[in-house]
Amino acid sequence: MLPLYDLRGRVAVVVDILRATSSIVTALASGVTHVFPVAELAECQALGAQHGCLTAAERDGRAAEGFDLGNSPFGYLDGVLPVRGRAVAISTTNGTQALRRSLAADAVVVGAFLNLGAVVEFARAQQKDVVVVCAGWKGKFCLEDTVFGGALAERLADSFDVSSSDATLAALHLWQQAKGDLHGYLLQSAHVRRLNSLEANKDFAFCLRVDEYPAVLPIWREDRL
Ligand code: 3SL
Repeated sequence: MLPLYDLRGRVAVVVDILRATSSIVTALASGVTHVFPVAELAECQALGAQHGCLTAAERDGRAAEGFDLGNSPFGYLDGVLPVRGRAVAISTTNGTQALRRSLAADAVVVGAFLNLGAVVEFARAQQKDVVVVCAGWKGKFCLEDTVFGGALAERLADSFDVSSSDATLAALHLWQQAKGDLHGYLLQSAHVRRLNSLEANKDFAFCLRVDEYPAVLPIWREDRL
């Protein structure tokens, strides 16, 4: 779907609730200095060597072998590996690919439920159309990313026309259904089932915390967030 949209002149909010953008927000909230999101594992390793930074990588939901971290937000919180003051190069199956594909936008920011308020404030201040780039799963629709789009649209409804696109209307409808019990609503989603089979249900619950980090806004600058 993304090739159908011209991102020039717009703000791209890239979202991969489970779990890439939630992990990036958590990394920066935990004292990581900046994040290099890259598409390929080899590039991630090369950046790690070049900048002396930590490396984080995931493929098909599992931590990729040979990297410091996987894609769990708890990798930045559990204290096993000190992250404060370090930079991180990260490559994931969908989230970092979506970020790299969004660079034509005037501004590219990382969105998650964890930093929803920060994204709302940024979008209001920019006064430009916003495109929510849902990472999905290998080109397929993911419920949790679209529900986030609805939550964002609801908060921006006072300053944007959120009824001009059917995609936004659909996202708003899903959010209305979900918001009373976000956790319960998303339990049946494909990626939650995938994560549960990988014993990552703790990550699922964490990634749904709304405004846990209301002041963290990862913005793309040059080659990093
Ligand atoms: O595809 C991605 O970018 C990941 O967020 C998927 S996972 O949650 O790590 O399985």
